[in-house]
Order: sequence, then structure tokens, then C-alpha cells
Amino acid sequence: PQKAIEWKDAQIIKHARSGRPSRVPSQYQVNEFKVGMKLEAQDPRNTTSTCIATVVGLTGSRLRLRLDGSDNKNDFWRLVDSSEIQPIGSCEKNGGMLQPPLGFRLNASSWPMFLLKTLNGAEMAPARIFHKQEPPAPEQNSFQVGMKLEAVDRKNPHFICPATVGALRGVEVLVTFDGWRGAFDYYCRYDSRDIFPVGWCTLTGDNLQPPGTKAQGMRCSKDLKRKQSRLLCRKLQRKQGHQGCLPQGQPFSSVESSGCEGGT
Ligand code: MLY
Repeated sequence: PQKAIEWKDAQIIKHARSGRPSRVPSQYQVNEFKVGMKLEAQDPRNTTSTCIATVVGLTGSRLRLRLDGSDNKNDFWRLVDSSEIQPIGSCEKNGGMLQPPLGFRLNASSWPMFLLKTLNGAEMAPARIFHKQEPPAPEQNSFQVGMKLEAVDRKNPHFICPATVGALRGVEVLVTFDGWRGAFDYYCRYDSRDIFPVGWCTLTGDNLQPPGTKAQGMRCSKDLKRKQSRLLCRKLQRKQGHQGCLPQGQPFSSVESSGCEGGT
């Protein structure tokens, strides 16, 4: 509850400052799921399949999910308001059929029996804890090179890390991880749900990783600027116990990335 208030205040202040009408978003960071609850989820490796998943962990407003009948090597993380999760029964209601996950451990013919067993007596996540919809995407890509953000490390998706916009490419943003060389960089759409404004982890209670320790090679003055802002950011993060640069509540998928860009 405390968090929800902080969030709203931050929203109101931000909108008041920008002179825009204050539209407070729904409390999409609220996570009422519990470990062990079952739900329906899109199979991330076979997105046309709807499967049964179990919440095997909670981190901030994200769920660590494991598909029933799959192994423990393919866990994936979803935001509580993700459109890729829904209450059990939704698939059938929409005329669909639950599918075994890709890599189903048993023979395909045993799927109906497996389904029956896995759901029998299971704690199903109640419909009321699902969020009605994802927040709307900003209208355009307003990111700028050098802006700070918090981003999912797609190679290690349990990690959310301090990052900097390294380049822009139309509707795409190059996410570079502070203190790491290029191996983890990726391009994503500006409205991707893997990138967050600075302060997101603090707001939702997720863990923000500390920046890495590797310096990036300097090729031009832009790189130098980026390095300076990274150092400044790290200094601030140290002060705040690695909790992000300048925690300012911003809507998830907000176009503006806040924090220490520009080194001021
Ligand atoms: N131990 C792994 C994890 C690296 C994570 C990098 N992220 C945070 C950008 C490795 O060194 O490859």
C-alpha cells in the first residue's frame, strides 16, 4: 500500500510539472500472486500455445513461471499485468484448448490425463488478481542516446540492471548494460516491456543488479560522455545502495527515461 501511494504521488508530480493532465495509471505494479498458484500462460517457445503454468517465484511485480509438464530449465518471467497470462478457464472460454508445453516430458497421448492431474486440487490464481490490461504504449520513440534506464538482461532474464540507451534505430532502442561490454546489449522496441524507467525496481520491490565493473572502450566523445554519465550514475547508485539513479515514479513504458543522463 505504501508503494502505491508513492507511485501515485510521483505520477501526479510528474504530470503537474509537465503541464499535462494528470492521468494516474492503474496500480499495475501490485503483485498479489503467491508461489504455487496456477494460471494459463503463453508458451514463450511456442507462442500459439496456451499452457498451464505455476508461479515458482515472485520478484517485485514479476512472476517467475514454469510450464506444467516442462522442466525447470525453461522458467520465464512475466509482469503481473502481462497480456500473456490469464486465469485458468480463459482459454476454454475463448474456444481454445490447453496445449502441452514445448518439450513436454511425457508422451503426448498422456496429456489429457496429465492436465487432469495437474489441475486436480491445485490452487488457481483468482481472476481478481490479474490486471485488466497492460499500460498504453507511448505514441512515439522519445528515447535519446545516453538516457539511463533499468532493463531486463535478456540472457539472464531474472536480472534487471542499470542500463543506458546506446543508439536509436527507428522504433528501436539499443539497450547497453552499465559496466558490461557489448555481450548483453540488445535492440528492442521503445515500448518493450523489458525496459523500465529509473526507479522501477525501487517502486516495485524488485532487485536491481549493481552495474558491472568493465569499462567500455572509448571511441568518440559521445562514448566519453556516456562513460562520464555512467560514473556519475554509479556514484549516485552507491549512495542509494544500488537502488537506481534518481528514483522518480514514471509509468512503465514511459517515453522519458529519467536519471543521470547528460551528467548533471
Ligand atoms: N555470470 C554471468 C552473468 C552476467 C550478467 C550480466 N548482466 C547483468 C548484464 C556472466 O558473467 O556471464
